[in-house]
Amino acid sequence: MKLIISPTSPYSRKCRIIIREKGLDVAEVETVPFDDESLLHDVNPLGKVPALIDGENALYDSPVICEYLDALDEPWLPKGKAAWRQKTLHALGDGMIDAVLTFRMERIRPQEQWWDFWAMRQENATVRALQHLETITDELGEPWEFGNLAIACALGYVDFRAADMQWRDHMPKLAKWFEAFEKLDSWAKTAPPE
Ligand SMILES: N[C@@H](CCC(=O)N[C@@H](CS)C(=O)NCC(=O)O)C(=O)O
Repeated sequence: MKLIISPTSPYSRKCRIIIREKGLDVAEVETVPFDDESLLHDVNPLGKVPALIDGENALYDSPVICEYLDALDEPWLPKGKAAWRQKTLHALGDGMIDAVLTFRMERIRPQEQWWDFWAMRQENATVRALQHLETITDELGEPWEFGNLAIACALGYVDFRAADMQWRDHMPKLAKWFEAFEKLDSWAKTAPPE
């Protein structure tokens, strides 16, 4: 199996953590999605990372890949009704990543092209998600589970791309919960390059 990734991609990071935590035999192939690389486009016509190749099969996007990789070993994703909660938490983490990515893209355009309404909407969504997580921290599990995998990667992405939000100052319970992830080997080994 081959996983096409970018080392700065938080969506890729989720899959890379599962690979390490479960000791899966998956080779990682680095790419730069904004360069038109035929390798990536052949696997995922949307041109996004991560993308997984398993024999004849191509899989994307990251929640699908995470579920696929998770099922190769004792699954983190529970069966029955509890699965919906975990998938929803995973979607919350992914949604935060989407929002941070979007408002960051707005900020790196030439200033005369900034769309402040859109950037602010995404930033507000991120803040609301952080506030919500602070209220449910006690319900979140220990490292690792299917939902908190995405939430941890989202928090890591806020630190990487929007450190000026200083979310730890406002969400002390969540910050404490996150410390357990920051100590893990799989977390350190998947950190975006400086
Ligand atoms: N929903 C997708 C999002 C993937 C995504 O947007 N990846 C970014 C890198 S962080 C990318 O490849 N962007 C290239 C592009 O949008 O053209 C997933 O969860 O896999």
